[in-house]
Amino acid sequence: MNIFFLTAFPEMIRTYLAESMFKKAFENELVTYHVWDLRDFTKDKHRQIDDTPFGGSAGMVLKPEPFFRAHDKLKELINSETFRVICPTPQGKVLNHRLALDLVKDENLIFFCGHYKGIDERVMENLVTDEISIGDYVLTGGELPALVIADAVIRHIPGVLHSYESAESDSFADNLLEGPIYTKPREYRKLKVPDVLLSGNHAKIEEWRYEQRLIRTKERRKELLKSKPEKNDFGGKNG
Ligand code: 6GU
Repeated sequence: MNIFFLTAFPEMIRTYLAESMFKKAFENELVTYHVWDLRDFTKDKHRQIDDTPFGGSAGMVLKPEPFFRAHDKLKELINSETFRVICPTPQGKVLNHRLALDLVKDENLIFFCGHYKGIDERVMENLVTDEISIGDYVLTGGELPALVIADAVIRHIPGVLHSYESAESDSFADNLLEGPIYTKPREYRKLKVPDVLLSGNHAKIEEWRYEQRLIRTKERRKELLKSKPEKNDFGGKNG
């Protein structure tokens, strides 16, 4: 998978890609990253990417030209006229497990990151194919949401996680929240790990874990128990 970020703040993106799972996925040649600075697609001396809104109102709007030029370059690179372009925006459909699994099917993931008041609507109408929100609150820019979406997607590429099983047994793969987990020491400040986990009885442990997931889901996210599980498309443990 190739992931492109078009942004006015490339360092926000680069910093994050250089760590942890994003870094490992790149090192293992499972993804490539292309962080493009919106200003590199301007043609004026001041490299201006935003301007005041027509009709008046507070704030600045990202100009259309840099996005269209970047899109032209993507067409050449990808060698296709049809590719999905994601714009993170609170106006979009809300990201969930199913959408992440839908996005992982694509060979290219392209993010147009907005900032300030937003992006000129001609970009949204003609270039953007998917407007995606990460929840009902407002952030100041699309960089963090783009990284959130990319993270939710690439962990479903076989090989990115240590064992694909760990993505399959996630909360939301089967509409149950994760249960509690513990590590050493067995006792800390008089706080004990549940006996069953130390019992060595694997059937009993699995039963307990499932029970805990049910209890937690009922307590915290009752509505999940009613909705359909969002099954993935890999059809098995390792694809
Ligand atoms: Cl995708 N963008 C911004 N700016 N704010 C958000 C969001 C996205 N999702 C929730 N809030």
